[in-house]
Amino acid sequence: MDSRDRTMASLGVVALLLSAGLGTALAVGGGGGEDGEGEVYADYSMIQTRTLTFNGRNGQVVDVDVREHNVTNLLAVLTWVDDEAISIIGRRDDVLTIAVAGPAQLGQEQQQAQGSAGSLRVNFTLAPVPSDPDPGHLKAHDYTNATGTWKVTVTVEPRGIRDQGNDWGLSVRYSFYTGRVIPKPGGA
Ligand SMILES: [Ca+2]
Repeated sequence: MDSRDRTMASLGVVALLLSAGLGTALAVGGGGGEDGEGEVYADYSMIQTRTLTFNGRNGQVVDVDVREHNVTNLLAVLTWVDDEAISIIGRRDDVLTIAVAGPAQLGQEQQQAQGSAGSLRVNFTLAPVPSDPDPGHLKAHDYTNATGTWKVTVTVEPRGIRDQGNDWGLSVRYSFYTGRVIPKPGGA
C-alpha cells in the first residue's frame, strides 16, 4: 500500500488585528440624557385648524374634502346678504337652509339650520382629544370617521318679488389633532 501523504496543507493564517483592545467605546448617549431609560409618551397637544371657503348662488351641494385624521370639531357657517331691492310694500327675505352630512362612516345624523337673517351655523362635535400617554395606543387613537367628503346642501327659497334667488358664502372650519411620541419631559 503506497500511502502518499503529500498533502501539504499550507494554511494562510490571516490575522485580523482587531482594535478592540483600544476599548474606546463611542458612547453616544441613548438620547435620554440624564434620563437613563429614555422614556417616551404619547402627546396629542398639537391641534391645528383649517378653514375652507366657498361661494355659490341658489341651491347647490358643495363637496368639502377633509383629508386629515382626528377631526375634533367641524363648523359650517352660511352667510348671505339678501339681494332683494327694497320696495314700498316691504321686503320679504329669502329663506336659506344649510344641511351638513359627514362621510358615510361618520355615524352621525346630518344636521341642518334654516333662517332668513343672513347667517346660519351647523356644528359637529367629533373625536375628543385623547389624554392617554401610552405610546402603544397611538394607533387606537387614530380617528378616521370624519375623514372624507362632507356634503353641504344649500337651499335658497326666494321670497321677494321677482327675486331670482340669492348669492351666499360658506365657510367650513375644522380642527384636528396629531398624535406623536415624544420624550417624557421633566425626567424628575
Ligand atoms: Ca334674493
